[in-house]
Amino acid sequence: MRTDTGQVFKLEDYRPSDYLIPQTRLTFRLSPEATVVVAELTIERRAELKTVTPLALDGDGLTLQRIEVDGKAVPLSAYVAGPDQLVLNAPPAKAKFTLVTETRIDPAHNEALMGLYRSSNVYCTQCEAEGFRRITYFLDRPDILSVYTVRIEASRQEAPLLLSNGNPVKSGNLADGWHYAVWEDPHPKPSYLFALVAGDLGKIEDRFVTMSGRDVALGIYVEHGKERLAGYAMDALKRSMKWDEDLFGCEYDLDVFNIVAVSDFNMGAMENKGLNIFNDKYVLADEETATDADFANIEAIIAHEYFHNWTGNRITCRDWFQLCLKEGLTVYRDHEFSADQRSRGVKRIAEVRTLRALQFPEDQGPLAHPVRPRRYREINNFYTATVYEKGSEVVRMIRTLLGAETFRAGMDLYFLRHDGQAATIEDFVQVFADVSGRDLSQFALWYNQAGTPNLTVSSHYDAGEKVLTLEIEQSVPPTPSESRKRLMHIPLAFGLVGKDGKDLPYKAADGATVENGVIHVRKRRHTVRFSGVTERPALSLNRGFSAPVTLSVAQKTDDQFFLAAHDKDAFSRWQAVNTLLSDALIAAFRRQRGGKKPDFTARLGELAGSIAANDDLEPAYRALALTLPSEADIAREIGKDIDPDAIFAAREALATFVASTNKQRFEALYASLLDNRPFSPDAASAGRRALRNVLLDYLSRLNGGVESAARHFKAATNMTDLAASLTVLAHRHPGSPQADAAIAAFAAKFASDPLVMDKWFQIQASVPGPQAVETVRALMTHPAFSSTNPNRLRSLIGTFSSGNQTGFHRADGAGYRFFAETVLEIEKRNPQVAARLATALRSWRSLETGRQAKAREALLTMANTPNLSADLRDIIDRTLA
Ligand code: B3K
Ligand code: ZN
Repeated sequence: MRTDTGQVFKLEDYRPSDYLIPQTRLTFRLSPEATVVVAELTIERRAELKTVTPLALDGDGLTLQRIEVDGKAVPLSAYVAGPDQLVLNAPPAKAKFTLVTETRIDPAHNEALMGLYRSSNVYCTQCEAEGFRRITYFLDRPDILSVYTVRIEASRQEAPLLLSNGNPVKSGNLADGWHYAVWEDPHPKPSYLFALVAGDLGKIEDRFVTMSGRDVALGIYVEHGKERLAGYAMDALKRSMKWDEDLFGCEYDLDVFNIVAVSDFNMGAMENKGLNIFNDKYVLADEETATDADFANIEAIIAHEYFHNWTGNRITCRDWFQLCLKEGLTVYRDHEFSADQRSRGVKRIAEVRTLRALQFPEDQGPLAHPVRPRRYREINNFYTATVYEKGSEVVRMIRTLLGAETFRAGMDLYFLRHDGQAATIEDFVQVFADVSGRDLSQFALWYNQAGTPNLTVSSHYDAGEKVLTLEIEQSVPPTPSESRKRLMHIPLAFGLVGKDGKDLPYKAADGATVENGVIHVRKRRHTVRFSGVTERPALSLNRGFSAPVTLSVAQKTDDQFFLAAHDKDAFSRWQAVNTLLSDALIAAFRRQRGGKKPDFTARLGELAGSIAANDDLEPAYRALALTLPSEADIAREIGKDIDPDAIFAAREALATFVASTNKQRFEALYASLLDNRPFSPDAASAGRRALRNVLLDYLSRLNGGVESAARHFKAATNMTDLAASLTVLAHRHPGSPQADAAIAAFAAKFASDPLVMDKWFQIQASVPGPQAVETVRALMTHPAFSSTNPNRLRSLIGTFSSGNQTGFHRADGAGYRFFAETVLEIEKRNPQVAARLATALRSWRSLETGRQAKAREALLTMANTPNLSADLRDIIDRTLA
């Protein structure tokens, strides 16, 4: 583990390296505690350099065993080798030479899970962002592209399977029961895409023939006995390969494509060239162990990593500031893929919910940063919702501005112009400027300026003139180190909805501001005039969530109700419902704090009932519309002086109100949704299950609710229904005999399946109320828990701190104290996971003063701990700043 050096990396300091490494030949002699790595690097001095400069290679915790230049040992005086660097003071003056180094590493004791490590006796690697330097000395930066040949030697018994990037070229036996395999990757790649896997694993195989006829052997490797759980992932992979050819003209470029599932992994998955490594959570699934959400995630992440082959691998990033170049774009691509495979409207609503839940609080708090940051201390802390999700929204806005065809032309030009390069955001924006002839300089601020813009909109309708006037004003709130903001170019899609529910025709006075149903907001204030508007319309704004902004619209409640029933845009219709629910919850919260009982309008209860029963709407949509804004959503809307207990009470009151208003309707619908057909993970079937489970949650609040949830649990034939009913029992009826029995039955049935036990941990860690701290503390001693496995930590500690508002934010601060103590324990082994968990405290300043003081104490406890890792130090310092 590297402790913090306080070094800050700045975008403006970027300089190309003096040296290149066109060829890399690696030999690994694998042994759990003493793996030998021999690296033979062809080093080239940049042609334009006149003088010879020292060559400094990155390392991280390395010990040098041997060093040679052009076949000759290097004298001690000619180099300095430390754990973090190898410097050749005076490398050969010639243009090209060969450097050989030998290092020895200890995969078995690598608990940070970066570099080469062991997961359940399988050797595997994770090199992004800076893990390669934990394997060998290298120019470990993404603009150094190298062609790799990798020879792996291991005991055949310990590791019958030897994999690396590219194509397999040779394998054979060695003395003493050892064997070897050689892999060659012809595509030059940065070191962060290097991968190696060795061990004893099961496999499923398939083939894919690409559009130009290349026959690709596909393999998914999993723990023996779990092969049948990888079928869905394989199917998703083949669909992804076809989709990328059809939609983007991107064809696969090697003879093999392998995926390996491992159980100890810091994040979701990794796009190493030709050898993706996955958290097994995103590969393994069947109906008994995976929920519909798991299936959807597997499909999306398999696609995401595969799509990186072009957006990330063939065209990579010049430096880590450009991370969104590959991540934002690839998220955009996986979103589009899922939208095509499932329901586009439902998918869009889910995306926006995620963006608001994860990215908005980041943008509104102390960790705010632009989609392309300009500074970092620890790059691993910048794999954020801003870089990924907002980065994807920026790409989506480019398509909205240019139209689908010109957008595709821009992507084609991007692939043509930059294939084989390490590119920048400027390169990316330029291709779209070139194909469209538009000036995108103001738009590019989306990459460079942090903060969620706000649009305030008011309207006036002149019935005599048939003119509608909109007054639109934009503002961007200040964020850390950016107090003054520039004006953004915001594409605001809209519709003017008439009494019959259809969009009204209009004429816009200014064609440059209004174009194809989109208002281009560029100035601080816009007055937009529409003539020929035959009646006063309801305003449908930010359709499809065309821009990641917050909206304050002066709109009559009647219009909101109207849009909630009639807007033709699925997202905006959902948004209208959500706004009504959110407004009601905020009003109830305020009454709660003022010691008054909430009072909800009958109309709101009626709206929920009519949505539930509307067979013209997809069940998945109805499930989303009926899901109340989360406690965190409400807290974010309120913004300050947050009391999570009052929010919880308001939300419970609304849920009970909706349930009792619609008891008969919900019961009848719940009964009619029971599906006796064989299980299918498709979107339509999943939608019906989702709706039925939302109804169960409502009904569980009424008389007889605990019995119906217990029946649902007993009758469940798939994990979606089982986990949903266990959640209802544990959350709505904690301590009831039915809840206790279900918790015990679940654990008895799935004790030996860690991924399913993660759900069991999650469900219990999120039971609302002050007892959660003790529950979580006790669960940490459960035999299924492991403090070294990231999935277990996220399920228990992550769910508690990010998914349990009343438990974590317990008024006496016990939640924060337990959290600080636990994060400090975790960071000794795995700084990356600890730092990620620690972001749960980022919104501490929006709490009411008592909790704020206690959260601050916990942050200070962490800040005052000596020798913190760079990862945790960076998060804590910025959170407190
Ligand atoms: N590129 C990886 C993320 C690596 C995270 C390093 N801390 C997965 C992905 O986004 O596809
Ligand atoms: Zn990615």
